[in-house]
Amino acid sequence: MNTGRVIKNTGSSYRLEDCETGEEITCRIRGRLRLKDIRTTNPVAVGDVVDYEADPKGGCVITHVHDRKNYIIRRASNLSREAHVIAANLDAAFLVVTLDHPVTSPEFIDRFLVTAEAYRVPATIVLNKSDLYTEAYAERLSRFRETYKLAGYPIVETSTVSGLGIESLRLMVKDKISLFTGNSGVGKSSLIRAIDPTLNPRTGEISAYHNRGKHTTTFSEMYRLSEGGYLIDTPGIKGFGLIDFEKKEICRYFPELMRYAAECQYYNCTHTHEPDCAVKEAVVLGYIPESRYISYLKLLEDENDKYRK
Ligand SMILES: Nc1nc2c(ncn2[C@@H]2O[C@H](COP(=O)(O)OP(=O)(O)OP(=O)(O)O)[C@@H](O)[C@H]2O)c(=O)[nH]1
Ligand SMILES: [Mg+2]
Ligand SMILES: [Zn+2]
Repeated sequence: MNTGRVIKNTGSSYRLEDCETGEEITCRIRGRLRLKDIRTTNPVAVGDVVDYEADPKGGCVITHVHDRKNYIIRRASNLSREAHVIAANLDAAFLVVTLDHPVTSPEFIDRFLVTAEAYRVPATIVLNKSDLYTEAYAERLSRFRETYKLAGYPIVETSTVSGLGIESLRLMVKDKISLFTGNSGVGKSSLIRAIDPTLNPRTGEISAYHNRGKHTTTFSEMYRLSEGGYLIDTPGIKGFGLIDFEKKEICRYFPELMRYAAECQYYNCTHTHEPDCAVKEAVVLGYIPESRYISYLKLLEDENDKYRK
């Protein structure tokens, strides 16, 4: 029996890197291979460590998926009951966002961050396309920096055009397995190319009409860095539906809300309607950015985010 790491999933087949030899192998999965408890559209994800063996009928077949250290998971689509595992066994997740061309919504960012907190994946925000942020963006830019600094997430400001921040990013990904995710068109594939020019993931224009990406990357793929480590490029995603969360646990994944929650009058305060709520007070005083509090309220209200425990 051999062990490999999944580096690409094209739907019908999986590409593995053998853990011992580094050799690349194409595999299928055995029909009945399923994970405990979660219904996922992909029982095997990029980053998974798997056992595989030669199939008497030819080729290789994945026989077992090892327990995951962690993973990033989202609802497969709006309203869907199924989950999609974006990637597994990560040392770091980089959420690539842009203030324009396209605009990344704060709610999207916060949903991703909640998931990363819940599944214990260290998250970093990459604010890309810095070359576009002229004077007209100054206020949005400083509000953005302030918001995520208060929340406690590292922010790297980058541009694949000017080269800003690329060296910092290169140091942050060295010798790690790192996920790059975000909306379509924010520059995930371009950043991977900038970090390691020997890699060549496909990149595409964004639509002038919609101001959005065109989903150039269609399958997740893990790239080996020539200086050590791996980067996972993923297709752009529109939404980030949470899966398997209980309402009362959501606020735990907003670090800056938690700093105030202990001061609320009621120990089970939901920070919505209760009197003497320290969280609401901190929002009013500007200690908690309003956009983060709004994301929290929306997560509580969203009936689609139920809570299948
Ligand atoms: N101005 C500017 N454009 C950039 C930057 N980074 C990427 N782009 C452009 O943005 C467009 C989309 O880049 P991609 O790297 O394909 O974006 P992606 O996030 O991989 O998109 P999907 O694969 O569709 O999810 C391309 O036209 C890039 O040239 C940047 O730092 N500044
Ligand atoms: Mg791409
Ligand atoms: Zn409260």
